Parts: sequence; structure tokens; C-alpha cells
Amino acid sequence: MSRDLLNITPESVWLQRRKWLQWAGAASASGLVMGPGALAQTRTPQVQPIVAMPSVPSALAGAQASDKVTPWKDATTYNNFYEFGTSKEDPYEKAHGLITEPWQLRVEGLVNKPMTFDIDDLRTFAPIEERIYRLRCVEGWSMVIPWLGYSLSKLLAAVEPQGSAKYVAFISKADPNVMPGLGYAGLDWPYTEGLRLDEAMNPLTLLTLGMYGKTLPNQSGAPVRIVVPWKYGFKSAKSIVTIRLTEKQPPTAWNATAPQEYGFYSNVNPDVNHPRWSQATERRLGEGGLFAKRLKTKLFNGYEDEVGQLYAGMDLRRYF
Ligand SMILES: Nc1nc2c(c(=O)[nH]1)N[C@H]1C(S)=C(S)[C@@H](COP(=O)(O)O)O[C@H]1N2
Ligand SMILES: [Mo]
Repeated sequence: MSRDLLNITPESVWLQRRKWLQWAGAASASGLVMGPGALAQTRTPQVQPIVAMPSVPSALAGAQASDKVTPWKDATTYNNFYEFGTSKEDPYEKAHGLITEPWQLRVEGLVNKPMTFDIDDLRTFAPIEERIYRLRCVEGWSMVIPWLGYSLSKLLAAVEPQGSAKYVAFISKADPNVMPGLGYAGLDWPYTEGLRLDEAMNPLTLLTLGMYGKTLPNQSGAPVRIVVPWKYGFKSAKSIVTIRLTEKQPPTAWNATAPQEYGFYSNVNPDVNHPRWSQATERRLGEGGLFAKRLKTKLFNGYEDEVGQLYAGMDLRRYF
């Protein structure tokens, strides 16, 4: 683990910005999506380019997954993003119309310095790290994804949370013109999620700007999402436009829809079953299909060393 990555110097931010501009410049000058390993997407004219992103090694090496990284194709064609419909291939097939540039993220609420970030500012706010995290969906499947981003705590520190701030709400984009799921997918829109402030400040909570060395594809929550690796996947809100610090626990989309099935905490826990199915095991996408041996699900998705202390003394059955 490299200590100096924890101290962001203005120089490293500057270097990051310069590298980013080089990549972005190369991409737009050629009229194609370029850069090492970049995928050229050609489905429709309004497709957002997936541009290679520079990154530095993660300071959180201890939290990196030892598991095999899920193939890109599995991670980007089997998704939950109900704004685009409820079947797994809907996001891949229908999210192309989402316009991700320009994009602004507003950070507001109980803070001394509310701020609005353009997506380019977010990409250069702090050095971008690659973090290989497991993501476990409450439905019983999981993936291992090399995300790109930096700890949300860095952004939250900049807006200076007030003493009364106890929770952080995340609000996703809701645009009926490009999101067919808003009409029928059964949740209250916009999609909302939330964390306790100390959970949001935990270094594992990732403000995520890319994956597999590139900017996020639309179906994965472009251009900016949250990833909370020790909680069920629905806590990791996609395509967010607002982060709001609050005193009271904020309402969240799944909890509001079915509170007896989806708690506010939703920590991955093999000992607390969903009322309609067991959470003891999971299927890893891309590994042997439906007949592959299921893996044992781990408490806090295997991140107990990093986050267990957040829940010391709490009854995890009551606060599921
Ligand atoms: N805005 C929004 N965010 C969302 C969802 C959604 O429907 N809308 N689905 C969640 C669920 S249930 C999961 S499992 C993860 C899936 O992330 P992935 O498709 O990148 O694997 O996104 C989460 N974030
Ligand atoms: Mo999920």
C-alpha cells in the first residue's frame, strides 16, 4: 500500500488532469474513440464515447478482490437499471440515448460549501484509482469489476459537512425522454439511495467514473455512480445528479417500495435471508452459467475487516 496516494498533492491532481486531457483530446481529434484498449461503439450516433481513463494504483490494495475479474461482456449486458426497463438486457439495449455530457453533480444539504461539479471537474478532482470490487446483487448473482474512481470521502470533505449531517442521500437522473422504464418499472422516481455519513466516509465507498480502464458505459451508470461493495447492489446508485447531506435517514427507492424486503442498511449477509429466498450462496456471472457451483456468500461481501466496526453492537437482523 502506497501511503503517499492518501495525500493528494496539487501536482498529482494537475498531472491527472493533463493526462486526462491528452486522452480526451486524442479521442476527439481523430473523430473516433481512441486510447489504449478503448472500444469503438458504433450502434447509434448518440452513443457516448467510452474513453480510456488514466489511473494510479489503489491505496486500498487490501480491499482488492482476489477473485477472477468478470468478463466485460457479462458485466455490461446483464444489468439492473430499472430506468431503462426491468429485464437484464434492457440497460444494454436501451441506455444509449442517455446524454452524459454535459453532466453536473450537485453536492448540497447540511454542508458549509455546497458545490456543483461538471463531469470534467469530477474526473480531475482527485487521482483516479482502480479498485477491483465484488458486487453482489440481492437477487443472488455477483460480479468482480475493476472500477475507476476515488473515495467519496474526498468529495465530502471538500464540501465540509456540518455537525448535524448524519446521512447522505444519492439521487439518480430521471429523464422520461430517454428512460422508458420511468413509465412502468414500479419504483418511485427519481431512484434514490442513502448511507449513514460514516458509511459514506468509509474509504471503500467509491465515487465511480469508469470501469475496465475506460469511462462508464451508459448501462453501468454513466457518467458517475456510487459503488458500495459491502452492500447489496441496489445501494450503488447509477447516473447520479445530486448528493445531499441530511439529518434524518433519507427515503430510498427499494425500501419505500417493499420495506419488509429491502432494509436501509442492506449489508450483504449470508445469515439474514430475503423473505422470499436464501442469501447463503451466489452465482458468479461469466463463470459456467446456470449449472456452475454456487459460491458461499460472505458477511459484508468479504469486506468485514474494512467495515465491520461500523456495525459494532448493532443487531444485523433488525437493521437488515
Ligand atoms: N439508478 C439506478 N441505480 C441502480 C439500479 C437502478 O435500477 N437504478 N439498480 C441497482 C441494482 S439492483 C444493482 S444489482 C446494481 C447493478 O450494477 P451493475 O449493472 O453495474 O452491475 O445497480 C444498482 N443501481
Ligand atoms: Mo440488484
